[in-house]
Amino acid sequence: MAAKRLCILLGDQLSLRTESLKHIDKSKDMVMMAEVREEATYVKHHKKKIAFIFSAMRHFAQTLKEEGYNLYYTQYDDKDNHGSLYAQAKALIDAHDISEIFVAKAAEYRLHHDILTWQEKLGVPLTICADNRFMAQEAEFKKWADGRKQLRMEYFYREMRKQHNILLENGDPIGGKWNFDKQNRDSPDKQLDIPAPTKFEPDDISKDVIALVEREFSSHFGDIQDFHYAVTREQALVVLKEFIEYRLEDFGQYQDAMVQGEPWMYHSHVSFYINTGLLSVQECISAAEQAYISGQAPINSVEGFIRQILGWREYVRGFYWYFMPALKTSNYLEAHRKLPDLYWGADTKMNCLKQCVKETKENAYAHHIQRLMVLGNFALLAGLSPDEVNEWYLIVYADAYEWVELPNVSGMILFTDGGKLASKPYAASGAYINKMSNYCQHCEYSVKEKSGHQACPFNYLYWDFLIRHKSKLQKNQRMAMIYSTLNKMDEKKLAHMQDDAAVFLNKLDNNDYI
Ligand code: FAD
Ligand code: DLZ
Ligand code: SF4
Repeated sequence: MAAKRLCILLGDQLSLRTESLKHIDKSKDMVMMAEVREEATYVKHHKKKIAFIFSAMRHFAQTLKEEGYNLYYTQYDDKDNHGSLYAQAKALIDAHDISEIFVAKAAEYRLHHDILTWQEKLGVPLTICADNRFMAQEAEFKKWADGRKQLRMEYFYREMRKQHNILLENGDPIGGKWNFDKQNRDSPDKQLDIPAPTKFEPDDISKDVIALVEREFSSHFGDIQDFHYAVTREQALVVLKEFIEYRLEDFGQYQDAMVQGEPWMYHSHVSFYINTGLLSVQECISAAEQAYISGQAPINSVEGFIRQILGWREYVRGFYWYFMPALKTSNYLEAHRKLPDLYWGADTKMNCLKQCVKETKENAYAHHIQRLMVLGNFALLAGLSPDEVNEWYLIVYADAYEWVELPNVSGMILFTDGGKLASKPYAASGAYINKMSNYCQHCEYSVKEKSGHQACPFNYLYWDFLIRHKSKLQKNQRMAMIYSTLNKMDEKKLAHMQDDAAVFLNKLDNNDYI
């Protein structure tokens, strides 16, 4: 029998457009997919994240078979499951005459570097193909970044807009501005009529996977009840379509708003699907652009949405490969506090944190401002250890892979890189949360009080953070105003806040009820 080529598809490469598939002849070659312990437990992923990935993998396996591919799919509890992608590939190679292996570049540094060792260990030529789930390849980002004094998403984004001719009119940005962010910061001060998110009833495949997760991953964080994600490309396209029809119009205006009991707001909920290849970035961008052209949605919403995908998503991915592995161990602010139990759902009086953790546990989702300005802001102000915070974010969100999680956590929220990703730390007092949400109205703490046992902890932690890191942050141009305020503040008042912060952080270390 003639030797065959083998294409290995990873669990987040669920697209017929994947480059590695282009190298094989489906009439004679082979494709491998495997649900393996190593990938499912390198961190203890949220139950819904595992259920989503396994169910989407199994549905994509059906698509591959319908397309005529010769697929070798291993389920998690199959007897011949060897527990890792490498061991699974080895077993297949031992049993078949394989001439060459093709795999699209793994999105995480960890797995990519593992796969780089396989050719030698397996004794079969292995080609790493480009990861076409992104519009900019690593080399393009490197070319843009090399030699720049500062990397800023905004400039990278403008280049991407120009290069791909997106939201342009005669070469100029539509609406006369590149960025409409100033119009995208409304607080949720009136009664909002937020459309319900798109939901799908689990089919038999999803039900099997849910039972598997309940059996095998019962000790993992998160609720498995009410699993309603899309698990096929067709369903993911419905999520995108309904976002464009019902939510995009208000997406911009309320992009930064948080409302108790409304975890989904006007967001798109497409990150799960783009990150696993079920949707392409191009089709998300072009659907939004089309909505602007047809008058369905205003420019601030459309530009805001496109900037998240074409700007932030591409930028953080380029940033990840540019700064790995150093990014993973960076800790500019020397933060070492262990992650408190409240991130795992221990009760707290701090209503904003309580709500964001509760929704994360229920849905394996929180929207951007919850991740950034509540959960992230607290981690920054309290000086939580980057390793522990990164692991938490990688575990709890169904869209989390290190390439996107690490730059957002280390670069955006924890400032571990000293300002490579963000020009200043996203630190804020309770006033920001009060402006952008209704959490404070239901909180036992008072957001108006700056010190004392009733005061919102974000208030004194904020000033304590600025004092603790004065030597590192005062020289930052963008922090000049706030340090000038700090330097003029009454010393007694500051001392009270420092005392409150010390008491609070001590309680936090002991996981006391705070
Ligand atoms: P929308 O608000 O509708 O935005 C549209 C899309 O833009 C998203 O689907 C996503 O693909 C992209 N996007 C928006 N912001 C970012 C960003 N900062 N970085 C990269 N892409 C972005 N996103 C992930 O996909 N995986 C993660 O693990 C992840 N971790 C994060 C951790 C922190 C601390 C922060 C601050 C942000 C993180 N994000 C992550 C980015 C963002 O919060 C999520 O992409 C978004 O909440 C997903 O929901 P959505 O699809 O409804 O997004
Ligand atoms: C996240 C994940 C999980 C939970 N399980 C699997 C799996 O069993 N098999 C697989 O091929 N991929 C899985 N993945 C996705 C991989 O972890 C992902 O490909 C790498 O993290 C690279 O992004
Ligand atoms: Fe959060 Fe402070 Fe508001 Fe309470 S008062 S919800 S702790 S910001």
